[in-house]
Amino acid sequence: MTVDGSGERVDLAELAARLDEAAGAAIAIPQLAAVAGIDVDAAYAVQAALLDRRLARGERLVGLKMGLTSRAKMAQVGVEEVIWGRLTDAMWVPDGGTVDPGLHIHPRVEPEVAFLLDRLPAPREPVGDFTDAVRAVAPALELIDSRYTNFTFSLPDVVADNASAARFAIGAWQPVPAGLENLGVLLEVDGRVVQTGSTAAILGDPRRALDEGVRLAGRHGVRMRAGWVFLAGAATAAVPLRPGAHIRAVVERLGAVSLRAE
Ligand code: OOG
Ligand code: MG
Repeated sequence: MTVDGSGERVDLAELAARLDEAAGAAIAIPQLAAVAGIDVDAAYAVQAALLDRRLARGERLVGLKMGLTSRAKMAQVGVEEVIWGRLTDAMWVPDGGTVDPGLHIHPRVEPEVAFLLDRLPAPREPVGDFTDAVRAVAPALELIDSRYTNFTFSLPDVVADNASAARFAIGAWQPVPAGLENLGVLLEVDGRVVQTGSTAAILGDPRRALDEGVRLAGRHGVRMRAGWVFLAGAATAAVPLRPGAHIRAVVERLGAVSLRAE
C-alpha cells in the first residue's frame, strides 16, 4: 500500500511493520510520520495495516478506543485533536488481572469509562438515542504505551501507533446511570489516590465521545457494531505503571476496576 504524501511513495505496510515490531520487542523507535511524510489520513491507513497484522496472528477486533478526549490528556502529550484506535481481544486484561510491565516500553495507566455498544446509527448521523446505542456502561482502565522514544509524538505519529493502545481492563457492566455526564473519577496506585477527575472531562459528557467515534471512524470506513467495546477516553492524565503496583480506577456510581503489575 502506498501514498503520494509529498511526492514520495511511502510504504504504509512497512511503517506498520516497524510499529508492530517495536511493540513486540518493547523497544522504542523514533517518530516516523514527518520523515515518511504521512498525514493523518495516511496515518489511519497505517493503523489499519497494524490491525491487519494482529488479525493475521489470530487476534479479533473487539472495539474502538477514543484518545485525547480530555484537556488533561491533550495537555499531557501536547496533541490537541481527538483520535481513535482499534482494540483487539489480545489487549483485554480481566478485571483484577495481572500485566507484565516488562512487555511494554514505558507503560502508563489511565481511568476511563467503557460502553458496551448496541444499535448504532450510520456514521453520518448523530448517535441520538443513547439508550438504543449503548447496552451497558462500566469503569475501565487503559494501559497505554507509545512506541515512540520518550513517549513523544505528533498527531499522525500517535494515530499510526493505534493511539498508543496496549491493554485495557473493564469492570462489571451495568445499566447507564443517571448523571453519566458528571461522575467523580479516581485513579489509585497502591491504595493512594494519584489522579482525580470527572466524566465531565471527557468532551463534557462521555456520550459525546461516542458521537465523535462514530463520526471519525466512519470517515475511514469503520462502522461500530453491536457487542463491541468502546473506551471513551481518559478522564485524567495517565501515570507510569511501575512493577508491583496495584492500580484501581473508581467511577462514582459505576464502581471500580483494577489490575496489578508483575
Ligand atoms: C494517546 C492516547 C490517549 C486517552 O484516553 O486520551 C488516550 C496517548 O496519550 O499516548 O488513550
Ligand atoms: Mg485512553
